Amino acid sequence: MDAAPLVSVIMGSKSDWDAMRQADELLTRFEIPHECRVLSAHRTPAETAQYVGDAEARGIEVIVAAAGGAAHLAGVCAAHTLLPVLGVPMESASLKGMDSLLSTVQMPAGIPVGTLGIGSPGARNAALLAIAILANSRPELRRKLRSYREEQRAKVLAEVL
Ligand code: RP5
Repeated sequence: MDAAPLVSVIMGSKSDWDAMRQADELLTRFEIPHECRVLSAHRTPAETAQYVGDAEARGIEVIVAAAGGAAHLAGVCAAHTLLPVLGVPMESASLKGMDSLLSTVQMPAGIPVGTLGIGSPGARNAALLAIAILANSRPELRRKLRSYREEQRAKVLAEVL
């Protein structure tokens, strides 16, 4: 996408991409300029701080941050920006993402992270929540979001068992 990104989707490892590509796909479907990057709270701490610190000046309005295990990425992002940060806990091999969930959601009061569910559903909902935030001031986007809900409704009502 050529326009300046409005949403940044970052993840702690390329191994998170299988889940996070679903956020990427939804943002693309809604024609939201966005960028996806691998940045780690632990493996690239300085670059993560720099990237997040510069995000608002580059026109980013929402940050989606996904990580697994000792999942500190979303919290570290929130510490470095006033932008809304949506955290997506990745499913982990050993604890099925409970570790990621608790380390993402249990932020100290004062530095919020809006935490979604574990794995792919969380990735999709993070994209939809980012879109809803942008849609507050963009009527055309709000219209698209409404018709997406309508599509889901029609699909459920058309189910035949
Ligand atoms: C986290 O550790 C990443 O977000 C990923 O979910 C997890 C495992 O990373 P890899 O060892 O697969 O790179 O930082």
